[in-house]
Amino acid sequence: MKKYKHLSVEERQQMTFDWRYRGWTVLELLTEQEVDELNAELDRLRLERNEAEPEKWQEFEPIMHPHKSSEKIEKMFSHPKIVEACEFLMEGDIVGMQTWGYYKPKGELGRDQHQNGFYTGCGHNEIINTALALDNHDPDNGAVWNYEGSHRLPILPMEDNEERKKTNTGNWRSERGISCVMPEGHDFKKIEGYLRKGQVALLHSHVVHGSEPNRDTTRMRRNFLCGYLKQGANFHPGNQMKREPIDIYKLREKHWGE
Ligand SMILES: O=C(O)CCC(=O)C(=O)O
Ligand SMILES: [Fe+2]
Repeated sequence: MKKYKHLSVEERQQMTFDWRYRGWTVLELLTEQEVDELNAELDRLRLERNEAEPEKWQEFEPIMHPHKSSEKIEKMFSHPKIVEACEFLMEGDIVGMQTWGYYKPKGELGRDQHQNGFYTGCGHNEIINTALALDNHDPDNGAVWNYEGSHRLPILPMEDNEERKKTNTGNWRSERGISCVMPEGHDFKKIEGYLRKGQVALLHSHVVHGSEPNRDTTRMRRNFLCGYLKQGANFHPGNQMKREPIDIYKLREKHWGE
């Protein structure tokens, strides 16, 4: 039997249930202090970027692939508990795909409903996107909600909304105005997102999710997002993201000695 170093029996039982019936699962990962350090590092990268090319970047535009410019972020990307969780859920070896620092400042609009598998183009359960909460997330500050059980659907048709596309700011073009169309008469339940700072949500490739605007007048919502692909799976590199397989085991060895 495979030995698990980082996931307890209880965690694995919960994950098995969530992967079958829900389409996402949540794990405890970091302390508040560890998250504060990660926030400081992402802020350093974001401010450096904005200062270098002020005409190009909006203040809180996502930081693409921050692991390429920071050892601390690269270390977090290869966190052994996350690697073990992705292997467990996708039942095999994995490769790293992408990282983002994602910000939703107060007043910012939400993301249209979508399946991540549509963008990455891989098969069912061949990619997991993780969202590490860098603040407390709840419906007031625009947390991610999910349609429970919708990961059992195929990739759904997409609908364009030209008016909503106009609300996209900066370089980020696919955030709003393209949403997937749920089957008529469906009865999937929309489950609001609640994450505590330091928890990480793992999203199935096919689960339908989105987010509402950040209506909170004081609180930001920050996320560290990563993607992990099942080894050997096909994927779209993406015009904007320029995804390429990353040897996550080499990074784990380098940063964690495992
Ligand atoms: O954080 C958000 O609002 C959207 C994130 C998302 O779509 C994802 O993690 O796949
Ligand atoms: Fe998504």
